[in-house]
Amino acid sequence: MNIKKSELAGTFFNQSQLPRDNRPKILFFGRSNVGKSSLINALLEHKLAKTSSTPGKTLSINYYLIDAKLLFADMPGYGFAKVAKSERARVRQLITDFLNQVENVRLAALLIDSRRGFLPPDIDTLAQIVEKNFPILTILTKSDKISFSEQKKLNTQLIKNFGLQTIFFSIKSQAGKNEIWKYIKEAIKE
Ligand SMILES: Nc1nc2c(ncn2[C@@H]2O[C@H](COP(=O)(O)OP(=O)(O)OP(=O)(O)O)[C@@H](O)[C@H]2O)c(=O)[nH]1
Ligand SMILES: [Mg+2]
Repeated sequence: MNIKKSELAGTFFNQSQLPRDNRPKILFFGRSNVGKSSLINALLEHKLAKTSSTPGKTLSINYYLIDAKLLFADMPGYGFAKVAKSERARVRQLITDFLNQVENVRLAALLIDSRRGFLPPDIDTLAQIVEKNFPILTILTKSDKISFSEQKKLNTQLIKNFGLQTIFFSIKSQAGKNEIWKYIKEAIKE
């Protein structure tokens, strides 16, 4: 993808901050530390999103605007036990409010850690996305940490159990990046 300009276009912590915006959007969901911000940076070829080895880095919804016409939403990570209960409740409410009012979602990318596979909070998130009828792409992150045969096994399981098509991605090798862009381009076609 030939991107001329990408920029942080908003950080939202609660419903009153959520903007109305009709531009096409790609949402990135996943457990804390799964690699959402890292994937966004890789796709944009620009270190815009803050990444950290400490889980719970992104507890807001962050919009990244690409060439003034496409928005990526880095969603707050879930499933991290060390985030205070009240903070987790706030984040859950923020996601619910966002999903109730967001317009023009073209694709919801659900990121899963290749080493861990699908966990109960991922299934809850999947259910929320399915309920909204958003097209879904499952991305298995940190694929450099498992072998090719393990990748094949996991892929077969996800197809069999959830009917999900998956792409393996690694920030180390950049494997999967072009394929993910292909999905995004197809999703934003008018
Ligand atoms: N080996 C490997 N490490 C990765 C990969 N993607 C991300 N990481 C590492 O995983 C850690 C978490 O990455 P982030 O991108 O900050 O994760 P996040 O999903 O945005 O996390 P939260 O903001 O807490 O929800 C960082 O230390 C990254 O360097 C990958 O493909 N391979
Ligand atoms: Mg993050």
